[in-house]
Amino acid sequence: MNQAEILVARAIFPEVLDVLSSHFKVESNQADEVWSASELTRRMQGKVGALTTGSERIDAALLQANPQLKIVANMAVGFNNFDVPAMTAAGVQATNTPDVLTETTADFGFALLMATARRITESEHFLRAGKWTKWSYDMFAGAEVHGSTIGIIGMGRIGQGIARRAAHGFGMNVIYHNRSRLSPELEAECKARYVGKQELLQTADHVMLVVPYSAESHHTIGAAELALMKPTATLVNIARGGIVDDAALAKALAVGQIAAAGLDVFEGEPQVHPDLLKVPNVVLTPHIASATVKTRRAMAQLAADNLVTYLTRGQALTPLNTLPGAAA
Ligand code: 8YV
Repeated sequence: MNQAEILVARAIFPEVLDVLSSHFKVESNQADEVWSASELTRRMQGKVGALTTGSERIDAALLQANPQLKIVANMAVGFNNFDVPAMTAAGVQATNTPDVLTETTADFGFALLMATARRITESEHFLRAGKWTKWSYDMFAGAEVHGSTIGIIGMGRIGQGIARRAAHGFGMNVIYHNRSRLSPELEAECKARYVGKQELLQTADHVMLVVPYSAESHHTIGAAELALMKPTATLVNIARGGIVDDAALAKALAVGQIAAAGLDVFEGEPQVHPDLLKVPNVVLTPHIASATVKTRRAMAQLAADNLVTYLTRGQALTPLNTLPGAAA
């Protein structure tokens, strides 16, 4: 029997690869090389499905060169690496991995907020450098988290997870800004109040970014927005690089326009703006918000399940687009 061929574009859990290999002929990138666009396009040749991990660009050029392609399953909830309209026009199913990473990512958002507000990494560097010789009343005195006001920009599933932790776990006052308001029931559950972006920036003690990346959300936080924030405020970005103007942020941190920032994502990552590396009041992590073993396995499994169900039964589990003529 001729087996359908698929491409797994980055290294994934071997046991998930085994599941895929029991259904398909698999070309996998277990060496975890970062392929160029032309290499990815070349490797796609002859493949009807592909598993990507959030950074491989699926655009019109790749689709045109690969008319045999039927589905690309992203192992990520964010899908700004997909040109979804082009995929729909080419009859290619797009899928992502929502839900399975929501709580883990919200946990990390909170961890990054705590590390930033309470200056955890900065103080650890100080200790490791052998500089801790005595107690001082203001040594690494940071910003209060419990009882303070958190402003969440982007109130999807992860934003709501942050809001619940903030309101129910830390007694915080939660305000949020989003393209659309939550239902009154969800607002009550999250104890969250909808405000305009300007009010949020001016009143929040901590600003948390959880908004998906798009042309409209590019530089949601730039010099003008940073100027609105309190000088004591912290900014946390667990969304996507490009939501924040990193050069403007580095400047604001250097001059004390805001107190501190926690960043898990960067413009042009894995490159990090050199000025961010120079300022002490920023906590930097390498895009690991969803990185627990359990969650990353669940993400890989869901991406694989999307490939299996779509290619064997024509039904994706977590579709991002509806193709013309697809079963309702
Ligand atoms: C992924 C993420 O680790 O799900 C997302 O959107 O940003 C992360 O969980 C990353 O995209 C690689 O797949």
